[in-house]
Amino acid sequence: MNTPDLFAAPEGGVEAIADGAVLLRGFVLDAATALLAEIERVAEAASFRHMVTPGGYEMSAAMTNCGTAGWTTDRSGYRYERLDLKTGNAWPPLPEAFMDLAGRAAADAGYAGCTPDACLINRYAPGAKLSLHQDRDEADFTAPIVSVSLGLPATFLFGGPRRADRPQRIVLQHGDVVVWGGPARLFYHGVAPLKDGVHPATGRIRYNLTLRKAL
Ligand code: MD6
Ligand code: FE
Repeated sequence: MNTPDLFAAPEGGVEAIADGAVLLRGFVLDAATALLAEIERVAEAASFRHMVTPGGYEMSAAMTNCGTAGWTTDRSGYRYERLDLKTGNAWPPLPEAFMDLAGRAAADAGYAGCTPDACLINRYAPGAKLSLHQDRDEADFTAPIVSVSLGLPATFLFGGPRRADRPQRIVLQHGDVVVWGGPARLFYHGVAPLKDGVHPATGRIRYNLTLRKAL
């Protein structure tokens, strides 16, 4: 007998969550320690901060960026900025390990030749959340977004093209990657308030990396 199919994809392989969006369970488990070290290095140069929405609300997730441009919000709007307005410096470069995983994940999901130029890093403490939104500040919607979850699990809310579409609830675990593009690229999504807990790799924290083609 040949090897049973059960063993073909030890981490569960590729799960379609919508036309254009794919969940790769455990895709970065091997690289998680290295990725966390890179997050720490980025944060030494560009520290996590709670940005303010155009409406004046402080976001509950803390954020920083690396790459050519960084996603930014303040009273004047949502946008990408080449400089970290907190330091006046360029954002730290995209680590090789981020580029590598984005290329491999996108290829597995059917988006070949994906070259991100920006990575938003979100840090969630217990209770932090992200309201339903679209990612539409990027110049080019033909490129997918690669999203990496590290640390505590979170419930990802994955809706549809209209804000009122009832979202699916998908629990994202340490090491999971979602690749998101094509017909789903502008779908509404968010993150439910983080449940308290302790993860061996991060303690009481969840990190999320979203690699994008911003410019
Ligand atoms: C998060 N992620 O998981 C927030 N956006 O913490 C996002 O907002 C997101 O995961 C676009 C594509 C994938 C994502
Ligand atoms: Fe998003």
